[in-house]
Amino acid sequence: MTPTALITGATSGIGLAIATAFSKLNYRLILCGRRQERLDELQQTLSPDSACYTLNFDVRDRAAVETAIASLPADWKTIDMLINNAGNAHGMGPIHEGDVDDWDAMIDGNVKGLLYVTRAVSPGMVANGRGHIVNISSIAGKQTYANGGVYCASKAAVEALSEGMRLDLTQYGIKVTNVAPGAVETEFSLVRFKGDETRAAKIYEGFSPLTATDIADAVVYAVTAPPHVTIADMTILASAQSAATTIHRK
Ligand code: NDP
Ligand code: 8X3
Repeated sequence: MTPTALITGATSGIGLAIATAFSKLNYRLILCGRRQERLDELQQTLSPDSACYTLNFDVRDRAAVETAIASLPADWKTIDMLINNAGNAHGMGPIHEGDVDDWDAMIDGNVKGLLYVTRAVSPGMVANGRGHIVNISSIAGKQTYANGGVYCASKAAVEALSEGMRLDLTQYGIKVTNVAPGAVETEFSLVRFKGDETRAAKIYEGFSPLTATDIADAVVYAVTAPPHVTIADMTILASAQSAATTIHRK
């Protein structure tokens, strides 16, 4: 049977690349994000290969998450794969100067949003006795860096939640994969630096960063592993990157 995958943050970057890679496998796709025009465009682009359904919600809005998942038509309700990808960094700076609205956006989106979506989707997987949850964490969840403490904390929470989900859900035939990328060139830095294109571009200067497709390839590897294999944790770095803040630039 063709698997159905729900992908959060499908409108850009890593989520969009995962949607594209899954459509090449002819998976049925539930594409989620806040920018409806991008969801519509993606649905049109992918529809020759995949049946697509779009859901527009902010992962931070618990009621909106619950309503959106509950609104899925009967033939879209059985979700085989959940890709918890939606998230961003907002701002960068020392803790004593931190913008509390930015902190809220990161903790509410990257941590609580991921939980809301998982809480809405995972009971169906438990009832079916099968499923696969892929959480997009970060190298920032494994190594904390200066001026990024809150983003790093949000991703450290994702690391812990991947472990916790695996402990709770393995007995129901549900696999959990944690994917921790290093620097990937997407809209991530543009969002972090609030639209400052020059500052965002500097992050990827002097080396070849990962592409969103590199991460999608890893996710495809994890979700197509044989039934008896769980890819529990993958850290993926650009070859020029050796740690969260160590990048060998030319
Ligand atoms: P992008 O900014 O390109 O994409 C972020 C995606 O998340 C968008 O589709 C956006 O959709 C969605 N999103 C963000 N906030 C919300 C929200 N509150 N509600 C619903 N959707 C939301 O960045 P990336 O593709 O790089 O980021 C994807 C994931 O990868 C994130 O979790 C990020 O932390 C992680 N990551 C990124 C790395 C990088 O270097 N780029 C490295 C390691 C991890 P929309 O705006 O339409 O809602
Ligand atoms: C994104 C990678 O190093 O900018 O999670 O935090 S980093």
